[in-house]
Amino acid sequence: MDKVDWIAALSDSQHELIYNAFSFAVAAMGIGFVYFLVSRNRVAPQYRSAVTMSAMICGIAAYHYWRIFGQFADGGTWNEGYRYADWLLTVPLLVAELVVVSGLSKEAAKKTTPRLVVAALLMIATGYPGETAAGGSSTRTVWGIISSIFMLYVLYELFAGEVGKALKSQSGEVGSKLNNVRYLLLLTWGVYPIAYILGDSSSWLSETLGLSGSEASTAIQFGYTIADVLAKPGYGLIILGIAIARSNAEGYRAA
Ligand code: RET
Repeated sequence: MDKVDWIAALSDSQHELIYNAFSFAVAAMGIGFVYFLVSRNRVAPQYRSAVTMSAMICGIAAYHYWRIFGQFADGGTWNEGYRYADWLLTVPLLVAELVVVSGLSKEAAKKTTPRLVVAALLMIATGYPGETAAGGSSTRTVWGIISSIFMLYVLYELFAGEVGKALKSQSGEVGSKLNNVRYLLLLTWGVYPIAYILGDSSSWLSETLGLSGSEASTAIQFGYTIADVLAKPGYGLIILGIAIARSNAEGYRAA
């Protein structure tokens, strides 16, 4: 199905659901941007870059959701590139900010962050040619598999590698918040490859679930949007909470 035809094929209620979800995302990202900017001084200087990154992530997403919402409302053209441009910029920041509050030593963080950032970039960049390839094509499958390998590497680092060990070794409020953020990441990241498979109406998952084309596109657009709101402002709030808890424990008092 042509990318524009999918909008025309939606029922009124499907159209309304996606329309409202996009509108909600613009608001959530926009307010997240402001909130994180004004919250920087609540944390000690060594954690401020994490809060700044949350603001950058929400600002980048507010712009892209504004464009996504606009093109959907307009119904004329559909460019999936906005999502991928958004992820290309924000996913590396999401992993980098986690490292800042993870408690990993400075030297270890300097080695790990670039590796995670590059893997996150490659995960998104290699997903794009697959996303825009024809449904049922081997191009779609091959790029999907390559992208998944980078995703597995990132998850390995965050759950079992050095960052994973640093995240797991902490107790108290910080420890439990670090756990929450890791599981939120796992839960939200899981949505993206599933939506990618559902986006191909001839994939085994779409056939097993028996979704019609318009049901699948509604599930994808709604699913991506909710996952993005949880993975950006939602995740940023937990990161801010960790940074505040660490700052307080280290004797920082906000002015
Ligand atoms: C793609 C292509 C198919 C294979 C995989 C993918 C993974 C995407 C992920 C995206 C995460 C985005 C986030 C956005 C935040 O707002 C590219 C769909 C594995 C994990 C966290």
